Amino acid sequence: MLVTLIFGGNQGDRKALIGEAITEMSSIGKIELCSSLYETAPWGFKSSDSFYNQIVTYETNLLPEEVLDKCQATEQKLGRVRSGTQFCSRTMDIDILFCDSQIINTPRLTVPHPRLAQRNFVLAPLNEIMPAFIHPVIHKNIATLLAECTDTLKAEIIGKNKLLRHFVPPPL
Ligand code: A4P
Ligand code: MG
Repeated sequence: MLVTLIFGGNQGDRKALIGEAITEMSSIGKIELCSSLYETAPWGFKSSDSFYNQIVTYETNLLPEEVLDKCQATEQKLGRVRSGTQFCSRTMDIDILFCDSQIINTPRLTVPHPRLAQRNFVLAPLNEIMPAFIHPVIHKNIATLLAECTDTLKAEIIGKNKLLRHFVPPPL
């Protein structure tokens, strides 16, 4: 399965923490695609600390819930403290955006990530690596979702990924 993960944090050494998290998650499988590193404005809450976000896809043999276990263990390892508030500052958040084109609704997991189409900090890096990927619930590709998104918050590339590779949709 190709799993798409977004890494984000707005506390501590943001760049180093994202690098460590991406490497730590490599235990689930091989990295296939990697976006550039973005600096993004906090979405959903006020903070003077901007986020760094990056999106990576991994080819894995694990089940989606096993990937979630690994995401949560990595967040812990990198110093994430759960405050109980939903949108808040953190050292590391790792969310699952897509698992192939599966639709998952379990108590622990909603995939595709339910808020991704409302967020520039997700759509901008996704559009870099997989603009033609079709959202399995909304049935529009990422480039269209970005063009239609009304979010005005900043999402800028700060570290261009020269090894960027693009998702090639399977033939119809
Ligand atoms: N969960 C359900 N579905 C998923 C999924 N697809 N991936 C459950 C990961 N987790 C999923 O997550 C709470 C619960 O969601 C988990 O126990 C898991 O079973 P959490 O990581 O403990 O809490 P959270 O991250 O605070 O909540 P959530 O809902 O993930 O928040 P969001 O919506 O991800 O928002 N602004 C910028 N610029 N950049 C950011 O990265 N992130 C957030 C977090 C807000 N604003 C941001 C950013
Ligand atoms: Mg999360």
